[in-house]
Amino acid sequence: MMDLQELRAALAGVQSVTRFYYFPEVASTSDWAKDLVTRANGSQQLDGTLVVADHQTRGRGRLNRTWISSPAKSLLFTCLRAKGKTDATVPEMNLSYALAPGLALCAAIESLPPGFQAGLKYPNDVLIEGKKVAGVLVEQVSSGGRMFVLTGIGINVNQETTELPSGTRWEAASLKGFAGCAVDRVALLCSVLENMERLYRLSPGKLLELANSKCCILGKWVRVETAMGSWEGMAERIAEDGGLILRNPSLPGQRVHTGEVVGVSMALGSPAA
Ligand code: BT5
Repeated sequence: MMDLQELRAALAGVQSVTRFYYFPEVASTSDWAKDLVTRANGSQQLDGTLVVADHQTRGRGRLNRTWISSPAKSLLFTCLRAKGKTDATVPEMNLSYALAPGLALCAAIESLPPGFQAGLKYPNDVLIEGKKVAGVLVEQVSSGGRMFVLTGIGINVNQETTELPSGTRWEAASLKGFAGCAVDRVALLCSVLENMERLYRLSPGKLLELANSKCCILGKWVRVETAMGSWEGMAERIAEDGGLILRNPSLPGQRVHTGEVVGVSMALGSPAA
C-alpha cells in the first residue's frame, strides 16, 4: 500500500493539489469525488482536491466500461477542478480538459527510465508499443451552481502480466513490464499532476498541436464505433472541436466525436482488422 506519510510529503510539493483523500480501497475514485461535490454543494474550496486509491472494486472507464486494477500495483486517482464561470461557455476550455491529461500521462511516462515512447490513442488512452498502459475518464458534474471537471486516471504500474486483464480490445500492459523493474507510484503521481498543470497553462491551440503529434493512430486506417454507427477511414487529425477527422474516399471529410477506435490497420490505406 502507499505510505501515507510519503504521499503527504510528496503532494505538499505539488502546487495544484489543495487537499487529498487516500483510500486503501474504494469503489471508484471518480464516483467518490462526484459524491464529494454533491455533499459539499459545489463548494469552490474543492478546487484542487485529489482522490487517490490503492484499489478500486468498481473502477469505471468511459461509457460505464470497467477499469480493472490490482491492489497496490495500479495508480488510480481523480482530480477535481472547479470550472471558471467563463469556461463553461468557451468550447476551447473543454478541449484543454480533454487533451491535457493524456498528454501529461505521456510526458510523465516518457520521463521514466529507461526511456519509453508513449502514444495517445484517440481520445486519450496511453499506449506503449500498441499496448494500453493507462486510461483517462473526464467527466463534468455540477452542484450548487458550480461546474467541476473530474479527471479520473488509471495507470497499470507494477502489475505482472498475469495480473492484467485479458481479452481487452487493446492488450493491457504495465509500466513494470516495459521497465523491467518496479516503478515508484507516488513519484509518478506527482509527475502526472505537475505535467497536467503545466499543460493546462498552454493555449488550446498548442495542446491540439501536441495531441496531434502524440496521436499514434494518425495516418492509419481505423474503424471507429460511435452511438451513431461505425465509421472507417484514414485517421487524419484531431480537429479544433476535439473530433477525429477520418479520410475515406467514399465519405469525404468524415468527422467523428466521442467514438471508440476499435480497429487499426498498420498498413496505410488497408481496411481495419
Ligand atoms: C478508460 O476507459 O480507459 C478510462 C479508465 C479510467 C480509470 C480511472 S481509475 C481512477 C478513476 N476512477 C474510476 O472509476 N475510473 C477512473 P475506456 O477507454 O472506456 O477503456 C475501458 C476499457 O479498457 C475496458 O472496456 C477494457 O477493455 C479495458 N481495460 C480495463 N481495465 C484495463 C486495464 N487495467 N488496462 C488496460 N485496459 C483495461
